[in-house]
Amino acid sequence: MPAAHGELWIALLSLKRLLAAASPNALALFFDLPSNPMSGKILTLALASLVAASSALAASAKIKIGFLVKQPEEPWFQSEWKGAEKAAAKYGFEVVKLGVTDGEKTIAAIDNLAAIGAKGFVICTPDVRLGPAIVAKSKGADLKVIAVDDQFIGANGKLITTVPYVGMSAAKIGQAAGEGIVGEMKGRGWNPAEVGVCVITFDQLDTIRQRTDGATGALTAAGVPANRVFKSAQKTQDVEGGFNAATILFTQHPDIKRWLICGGNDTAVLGAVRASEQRSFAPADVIGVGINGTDCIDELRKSKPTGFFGSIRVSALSEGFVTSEMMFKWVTAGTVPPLDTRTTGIFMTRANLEQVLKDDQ
Ligand code: FCA
Repeated sequence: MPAAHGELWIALLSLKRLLAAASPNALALFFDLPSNPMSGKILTLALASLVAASSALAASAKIKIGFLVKQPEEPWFQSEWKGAEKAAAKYGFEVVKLGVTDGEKTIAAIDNLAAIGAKGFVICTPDVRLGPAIVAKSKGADLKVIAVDDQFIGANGKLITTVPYVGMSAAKIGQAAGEGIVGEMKGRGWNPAEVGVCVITFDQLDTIRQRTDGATGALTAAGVPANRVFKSAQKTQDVEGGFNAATILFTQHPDIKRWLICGGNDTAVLGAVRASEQRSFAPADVIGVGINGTDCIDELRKSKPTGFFGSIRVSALSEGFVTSEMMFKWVTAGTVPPLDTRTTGIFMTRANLEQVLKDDQ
């Protein structure tokens, strides 16, 4: 074996233990060479393996941050994940995206994050009452936690304000949705005393309750009588939940010919709009305005308008980015995030949809 080759071989061997953890397969190939293997060709191959193994090592050394969401199928949460990926690319960490649709999956996900050596996670919990369990579990596993969208509730029934939280300015955003409906109602020349308001509620979630209260506040301020505001609770936070809740109201009030629809997010309002169609209301007699602006894009792009008039678009992308960035700075530089960060939104309709989407990428 020529001297230079011999030295290289020794250098490579000394790296074997270090690299084994990072890329065992590449190393098995690499070190299992025939007795006199040091031809130039094999060396080239060996060096290529070394480079691959080193980058695998670098990858495995990346900081890992979890991003756990309650409804991975909802475009809102997919956009948050995209934002988290953007932050990961910028800062060079790895984001571990997990759907946690119930309490059991949430606890298992935290265990998994601890097992892979993650440093912390951002979570939109499937149930805010899991807050104390999530906090306790994370402390035990030395993982930092940021709550996004849905703020934890403590054993005393109050919001947990000691865990950093990033979410919507819910009351204001709800109010903006209500004002969006009012503007269109006026534009259509409707008499506020004659409409019915269909409010799809989900009061167990504080952020949603504040949104629907904000929306109904704006409607009554514009002259809609309080006794024409009808609330119906959705059982599940999806289109079907909104559909079922609205169907009950439409059946109970057959006298009402024009409906205004609000709810805590796009899927609630989309479900109610579908229910209005089922009851044969024409789009011209329905004004629905959602919240999120992520789950209604196909709806607003339909060739003909539906009863879903618009949505308050909030940037899920930046919520995903900002929360992951906060977590990264917390675990790497010890920068503790602010305890309460709120986001705002803008009114998005068929008229400005494409521009709004272009501005939020
Ligand atoms: C809640 C809703 C989501 C989204 C988020 C900001 O989690 O369920 O649709 O509106 O708040």
